[in-house]
Amino acid sequence: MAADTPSVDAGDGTPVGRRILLGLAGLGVAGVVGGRAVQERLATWLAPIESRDPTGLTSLLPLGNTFRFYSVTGGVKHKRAADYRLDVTGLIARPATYTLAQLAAMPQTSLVRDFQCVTGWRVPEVHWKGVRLADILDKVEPIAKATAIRFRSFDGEYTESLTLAQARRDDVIVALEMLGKKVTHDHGGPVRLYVAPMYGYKSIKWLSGIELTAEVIPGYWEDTGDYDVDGWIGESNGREDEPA
Ligand SMILES: Nc1nc2c(c(=O)[nH]1)N[C@H]1C(S)=C(S)[C@@H](COP(=O)(O)O)O[C@H]1N2
Ligand SMILES: [Mo]
Repeated sequence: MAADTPSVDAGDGTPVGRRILLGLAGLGVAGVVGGRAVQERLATWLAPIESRDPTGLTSLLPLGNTFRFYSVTGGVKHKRAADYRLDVTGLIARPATYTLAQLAAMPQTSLVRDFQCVTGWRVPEVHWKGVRLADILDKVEPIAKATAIRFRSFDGEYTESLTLAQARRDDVIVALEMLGKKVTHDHGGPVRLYVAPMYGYKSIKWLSGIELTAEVIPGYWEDTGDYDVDGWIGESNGREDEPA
């Protein structure tokens, strides 16, 4: 089973009934579900179930090209816009903390790209907007020893990594908008990373920290050996997807 299929979590302790899941799978097999609107409604309705689905059965449903909501933790506390902070630390000359207002005041870059999860689902032409990570790096001035970045999430668990060269690409942004509107809480708002050329696991949600490091420190799914550290779409993880 795919490694990022969320598992039952102590979180709120509500296990998903096997009968519900089998019932839902039956619905799909019977072909009752159809149409984009219906699929989207079903996807939204299933999100809380899917996030606790130990069997991965919900991934068999005909949800179409819609986002799934992922979190390796049971629940993430909402962060109000006014309380949001992004700390930039580590091997840099000018450590900095950004508020949401400060990020919003920086030059914004828009991207329209497919979003591809390493487990197979892909959402076409997602609209993104945010600050180029390269612009933030220019401001904090990495010192010579810095070669990589460790990203942290205010979910308290998830981490990710990029090399400095990857981080400086034009299509890597600290995203304030996704799907044409402010990043919602479930999608990692108020601020998440978006690494366009790589699988979804690199796009850490609820971004809270950017730390410049001397070497790559493998992220949550990389440390477990589940996913490749370099997550290029179509050129990693043994997959052959079209680049996004
Ligand atoms: N903090 C955090 N970020 C995360 C994840 C997660 O579990 N926790 N899952 C990753 C994976 S595997 C994918 S495919 C995308 C999914 O983004 P979405 O939940 O907005 O659909 O988020 C990525 N970022
Ligand atoms: Mo993923």
